[in-house]
Amino acid sequence: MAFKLQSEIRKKLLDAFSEKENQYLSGQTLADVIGCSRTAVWKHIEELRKEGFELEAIRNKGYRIMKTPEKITADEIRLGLKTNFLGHTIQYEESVESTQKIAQRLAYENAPEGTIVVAEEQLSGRGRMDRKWYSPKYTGVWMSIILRPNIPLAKAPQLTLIAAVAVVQSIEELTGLSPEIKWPNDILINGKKMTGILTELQAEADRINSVIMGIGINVNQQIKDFPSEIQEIATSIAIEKGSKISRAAIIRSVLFHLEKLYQLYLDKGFYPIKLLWEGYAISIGKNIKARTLTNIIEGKALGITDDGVLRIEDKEGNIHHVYSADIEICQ
Ligand code: BTX
Repeated sequence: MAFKLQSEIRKKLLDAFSEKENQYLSGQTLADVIGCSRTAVWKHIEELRKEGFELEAIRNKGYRIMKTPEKITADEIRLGLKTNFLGHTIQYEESVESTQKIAQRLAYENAPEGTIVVAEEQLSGRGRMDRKWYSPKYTGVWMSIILRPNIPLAKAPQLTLIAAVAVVQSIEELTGLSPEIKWPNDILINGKKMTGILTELQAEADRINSVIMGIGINVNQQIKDFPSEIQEIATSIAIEKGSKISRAAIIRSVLFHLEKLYQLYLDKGFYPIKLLWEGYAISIGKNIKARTLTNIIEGKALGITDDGVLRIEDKEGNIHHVYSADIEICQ
């Protein structure tokens, strides 16, 4: 009840702004329109800001909306989507803990392959090993995709590499930027992280029931939108390109490329993907430090095996196979 009342007030406030587009409305005018105090008006303005509205406040003039949040809608994603099955079922959410959780539930409930979950914001977006993935409202692509590949369990990590190639191809095509892949799942531009990919499985014995492929792409954030602890290491497409870009267009493009690569993989195996992936990889041929859960391996990254496992040659000439690690590229 209280919520309904709040949303009705919010609607009145927004209607007032849209009737007087680009004009300033004083705190008192707004208070009269919504039938509340000026303090209440101020609180609503703050809420709107948190939702992504850019509001200018000028003394003796009042408030003016400079920019509205650019929401994604399921129909906008469908418009011009050129896939056979990826993204044909869309679950769109305004705010979630994590799209992975929702996709996991949908997969369990037999959602068709290719179902996607897209959210405007994640309150507990997840990275690998339970790390945080910052997913602020209206700025990025926070998406989980349900796949049901008929492949052995051990080959599942290859799917992360397929997703990485799909994202790079999309960003290249839409923006002219040249993203690079850092094994296994980081996509960087100018050395800073723009995308993260998290692949999770639902499996029984050696049979995969479903793969939940989580893709987080920083699209329209500015540096100040990142929390201070990642400002040095993170970037967005808008920062690198110098202008904003439609998030729905990115989703459509990623789905298009991902479907093509996934089909190629199911038909011809991992080898063609490996070649594409190596063409985009920055760590190959460089000296790197790989931090696994149990130790640190230093040496030259030789490439990936046909299964997507990283090969490192240490100073003594020993070859290490690394299945999961964080990579630091040494100068
Ligand atoms: P990761 O473990 O490789 O990266 C997590 C690390 O990246 C964090 O510890 C932090 O240092 C940094 N980081 C956190 N947020 C961001 C960001 N927005 N941009 C750049 N760096 C960041 C990467 O894991 C896998 C991320 C998958 C995210 C998707 S979004 C849709 C789906 N839902 C969900 O909860 N996760 C996936």
